[in-house]
Amino acid sequence: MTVHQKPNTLQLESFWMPFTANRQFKAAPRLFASAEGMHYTTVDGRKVIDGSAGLWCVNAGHGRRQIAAAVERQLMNLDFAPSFQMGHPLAFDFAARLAEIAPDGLDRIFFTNSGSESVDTALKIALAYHRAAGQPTRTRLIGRERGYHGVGFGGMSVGGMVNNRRAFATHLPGVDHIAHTHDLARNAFSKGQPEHGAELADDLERLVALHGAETIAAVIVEPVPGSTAVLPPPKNYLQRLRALCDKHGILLIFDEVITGFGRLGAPFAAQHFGVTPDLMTTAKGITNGTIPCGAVFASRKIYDGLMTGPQSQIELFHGYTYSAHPVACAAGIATLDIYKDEGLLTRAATLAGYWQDALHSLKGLPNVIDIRNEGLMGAVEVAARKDAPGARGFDVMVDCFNRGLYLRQSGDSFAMSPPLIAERSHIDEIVSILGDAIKAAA
Ligand code: PXG
Repeated sequence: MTVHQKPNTLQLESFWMPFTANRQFKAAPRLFASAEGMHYTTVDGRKVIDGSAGLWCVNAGHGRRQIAAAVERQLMNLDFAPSFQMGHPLAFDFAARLAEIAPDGLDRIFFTNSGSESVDTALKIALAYHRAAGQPTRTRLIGRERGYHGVGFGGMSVGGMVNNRRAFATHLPGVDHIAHTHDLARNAFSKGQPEHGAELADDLERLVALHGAETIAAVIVEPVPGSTAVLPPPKNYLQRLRALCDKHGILLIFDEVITGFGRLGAPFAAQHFGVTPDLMTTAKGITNGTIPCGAVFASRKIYDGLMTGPQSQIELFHGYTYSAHPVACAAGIATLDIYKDEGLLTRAATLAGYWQDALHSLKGLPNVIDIRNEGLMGAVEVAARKDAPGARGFDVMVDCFNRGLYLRQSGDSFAMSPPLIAERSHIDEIVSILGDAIKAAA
């Protein structure tokens, strides 16, 4: 049964919406009432294709009964169990299942409830690891310009999106950033990974020279930044960053909150690009977006490095009430079953070529200044209106919604990541609506 609630029956004031222009939204709300497969249905009964897998999380598509049934069963059987000094079997099963698909050796799993918590957890593990390894001066955390690592103080500090930082003056001390890799002048309209920019990884050498390697704990990057509208890494960039981290004893953290769980055509970006980090942060697709959950994947070197001291001693003073929540574990296992049964963790590889051609067919439309893609991620960027960055982007996004396409707007870029169940016809639909909206905004 689908319930459509009309907007005029809603009280809109109390909900303080996240990352939203609240006053603008409440003057003209855009409301989803239900979802199935590739589509949302709005409160007024219109079908809207999901071009962004919700917020990059609904990888197996909407309304998966198998997950719903697992969640219901779990709630009735064991609604909550503590994971501090107690446990429940599903948590171990879920971790073992995640370890099966993990990049080489990253098979020690710490559960969180979100991407932001995964990031802060990974940063803390990096600090604790160096301390346990007798290198307590390694406290500096390095992010990258244009990076997004969630909204905790750790993630915000290593993040590099100006608006997310500016209003909140207090950041972690001892944080620095390497240069971003977005280079329109050299790389506009690249298909897949851009040719130019591997040398930008060497920016880490600048920070090593400035601060000393012995002060640096970890570097965190998104293999493909998502929130800044899909910036595939230049060819060989990640390999070079890995080599520099090895050279200087710095841990490499991949933030795979978006790229994890099949987005690029392999279970994780680490496998897709053939570069293995020391720690990997995940969330979103881990439960198909249904129940909040996240996980940090750690190498055995890191886990074993922290399993020291007396047996009775807590090794890592960190965790959340809801770490390994039984309902999240049930949802996660059901999600992994679907991914496996339907081949979704590699399906993007078979669609990537079609996706690339479809997106790049928009080249030449008015104001389009770049098109980027990797796996089943993609973005189209239009030129900003004079003195009004983001205004054209907003208009196109709203027009897309009215025409039946939901996608994420980031400034004057449109970021897309359709559910991995997409058929070619869905890709055609997404690209055709976006093209029409771009033309209409010319
Ligand atoms: N790391 C990365 C790489 C992310 O993309 C987070 C951490 C934080 O996750 P949580 O679960 O705490 O939100 C994210 C989240 C968008 C968009 O469309 C991106 C995210 C969230 C909402 C919207 O750009 N990424």
